[in-house]
Amino acid sequence: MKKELNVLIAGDESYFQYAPTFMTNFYELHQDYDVHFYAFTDYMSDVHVQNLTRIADFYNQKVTYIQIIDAEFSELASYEAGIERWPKQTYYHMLVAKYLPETVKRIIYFDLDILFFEDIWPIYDMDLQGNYAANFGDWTPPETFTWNQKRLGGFTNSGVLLIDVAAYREHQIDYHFFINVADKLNQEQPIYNKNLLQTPFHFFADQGLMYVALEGHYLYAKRDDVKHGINRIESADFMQHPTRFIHMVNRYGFWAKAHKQTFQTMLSDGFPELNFYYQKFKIKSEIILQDMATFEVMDFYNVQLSKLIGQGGIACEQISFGSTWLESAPMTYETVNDGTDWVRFPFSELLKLKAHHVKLHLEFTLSEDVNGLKLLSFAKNNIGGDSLRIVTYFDVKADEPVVFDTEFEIDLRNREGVAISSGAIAKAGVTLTITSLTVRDI
Ligand SMILES: [Mn+2]
Repeated sequence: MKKELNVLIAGDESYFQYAPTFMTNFYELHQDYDVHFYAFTDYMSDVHVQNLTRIADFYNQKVTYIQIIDAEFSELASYEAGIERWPKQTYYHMLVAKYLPETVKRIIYFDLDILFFEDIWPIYDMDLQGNYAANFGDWTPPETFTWNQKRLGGFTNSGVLLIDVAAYREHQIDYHFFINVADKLNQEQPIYNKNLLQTPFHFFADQGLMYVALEGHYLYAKRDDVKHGINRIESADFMQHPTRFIHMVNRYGFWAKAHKQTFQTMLSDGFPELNFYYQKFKIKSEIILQDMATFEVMDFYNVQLSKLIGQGGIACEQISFGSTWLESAPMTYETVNDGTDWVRFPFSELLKLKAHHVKLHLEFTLSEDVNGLKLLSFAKNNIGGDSLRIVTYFDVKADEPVVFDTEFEIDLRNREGVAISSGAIAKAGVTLTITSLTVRDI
């Protein structure tokens, strides 16, 4: 009989768009197991239910969609806990005792921004030593965790959790258990940490709540074969190391967010090894979902890539601090609210290495009249944020093509790329269509 692997995924409706690639990657590496996926969410569209089912069917595996009632963790909205960044669905892994069938004794929870390279059985099967749950990292945390550090959810990451579901049931670790702990924390001294939240708070996200709630029963397992985040040097040899998975948590290295990478970023990505590896499973999942024949696969690939021919030196990526822009088609972006947010076009790693003086060519249209549309250059500043410089302003007429050429020196203050800001648009429903964008070393 095959060994059984129970995997929990959770999120809101839009997060599940990343599930088909994630599942394909996981199933491919675990064909010798009976893999059962459980998807926790308060709402999943028919399309996503169908897509997840189709991937599971293809691999002769199981996926069960479990609807979480809306009220669970809704009251978190009244807590200062970073709920805007970490919405209530982030807490759904705490509900395993109530929602999973009795037959499930153990489960491993994964965020969907994880790439698998090896069989995870040695992690799944590890001895929990009487703990109710475990989290993983490849570094050694300091011996003593202070109370505040625990509440901040420091040291490691809840993107991967091994959960003893039977123990959760036995000790009634359920919604009421966690919310009682949250209430109790709210009577403690608040924490001030401006990096996380502007206002004082009592615990931060599910990660902070887990540490305090399961104190003494929450194992940190140090392992060299897992990674949360990755840097340039590590990625060069990640294939040689027995890395079982990488959780893409780099906050500013957004091009390393594997699940958000596109065909565009393949051309000039900072982590091509990871991106190519990811796209392999993405294509495979599309083949399964769309039932594509070989030649159609080539078309799928070519349509995406051919739009980019000539856009050398540029990777296109949306970054959503305010989530104002949505990519509605390749190189087409639409504002969905009146916020200020940029569409970023990062320079390729190669260009950054060799270029000193570059020539930028940009052609675009906007669906409405806008005065003062900003083109910016950006670079990382020394505290990990971004420094911006204005390249130019455009007064744009609706649907009239704008053609812009400039030359500039690449230095540390502009070397990451260029971006277009939605600041001057200040309304939803305006479409930006980039028809040409190139940066060349001259
Ligand atoms: Mn994550």
